Amino acid sequence: MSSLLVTGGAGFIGCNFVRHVLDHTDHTVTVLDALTYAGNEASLAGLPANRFRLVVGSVCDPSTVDELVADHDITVHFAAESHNDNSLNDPSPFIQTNLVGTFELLQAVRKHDKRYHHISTDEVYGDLELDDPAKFTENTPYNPSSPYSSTKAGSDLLVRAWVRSFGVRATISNCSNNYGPYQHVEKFIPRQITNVIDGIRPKLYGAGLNVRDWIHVDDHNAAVLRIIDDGKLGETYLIGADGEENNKSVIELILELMGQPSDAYDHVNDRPGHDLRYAIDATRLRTELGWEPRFPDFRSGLADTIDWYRANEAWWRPMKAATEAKYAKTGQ
Ligand code: NAD
Ligand code: TDX
Repeated sequence: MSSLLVTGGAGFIGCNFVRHVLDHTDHTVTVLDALTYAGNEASLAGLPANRFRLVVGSVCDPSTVDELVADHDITVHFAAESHNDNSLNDPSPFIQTNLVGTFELLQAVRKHDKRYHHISTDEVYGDLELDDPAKFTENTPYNPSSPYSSTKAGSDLLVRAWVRSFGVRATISNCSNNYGPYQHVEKFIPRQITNVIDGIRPKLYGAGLNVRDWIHVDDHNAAVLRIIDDGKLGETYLIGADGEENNKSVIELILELMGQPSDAYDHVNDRPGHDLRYAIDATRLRTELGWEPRFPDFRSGLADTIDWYRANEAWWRPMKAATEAKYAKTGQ
């Protein structure tokens, strides 16, 4: 049994991670979350008070970070500004949270000699051509495209430097696009599902041929636990479940699963600098740590996710209008 400090635990992947940990281990969990527009206390409702608590605060606040890191065995760092479109409109909070926040955590784990796991993204590797048979591996050079992905890349490099220079006991994971319950309605899949529920036509950026490598959030989180338990210190693991789909086919599938004509969507302005394709080769994770995805069937995972948004309108409704108003400003 260990005590875990989970930053960003009121966000999409973090809240699913907390539930996963409480369900599958006997660890205790403290969440440190600033409850930004993306954090939601409701995502942590009903968790057992004897094993879980929420501290509202920022990873950029050195004294809060120092105190909490000192008090826990392992820090798992999910907190970030996570949305590419927001990073194009205002990069400033991305610099603060993703770079400065990671720096503060690294200083604390170094000082208190604590185990640290860093959550990152495949977007640090840039993008691939549509017809390229290659996928990203742990050896692919970093080549990020957006303010979001460049700050995530920078945060990964800080971790590597703190490992090498100061002997920090850290691992890094870079995962592909997650889907599942509790994802903010600004993101592609929940935006389209909640649009259809609201009678709004789904919005496809540009021609929609861009490919994302979808993984169910529980498969991501199970992999993170495997890495925390048995990952080699100082190493990076890529997490992906061979779920490549282009955006157009995802929108058509959502429409089909929701009983709508598959062409009932709009093309809207493309994202500037829009990455073409992401694809993960997770051989290392599978062979060294024995991880396998438990939810590799995208169609049934998507159907379950649609059911979740239908059943949990009270969770997403408060964010919907403000999110669409933000998109309206950029014609998206
Ligand atoms: P999210 O935006 O849903 O959640 C982020 C959480 O961090 C929110 O609860 C927010 O309140 C919190 N937060 C933001 N700034 C903070 C600060 N300064 N201090 C403390 N808390 C703060 O994001 P997500 O999709 O759950 O992503 C979580 C992590 O996983 C991120 O590091 C992201 O880069 C990474 N990741 C995401 C995906 C994906 O598909 N969503 C894929 C790979 C990696
Ligand atoms: O309305 C939309 N229409 C559309 O076509 C939205 C919101 C998005 N898109 C496209 C853009 C992308 O090609 O769908 C794809 C997915 O978009 P996002 O959900 O914004 O995800 P992406 O930019 O791929 O980044 C996600 O995966 C990697 C997460 O948001 C990141 O945090 C993670 O690092």
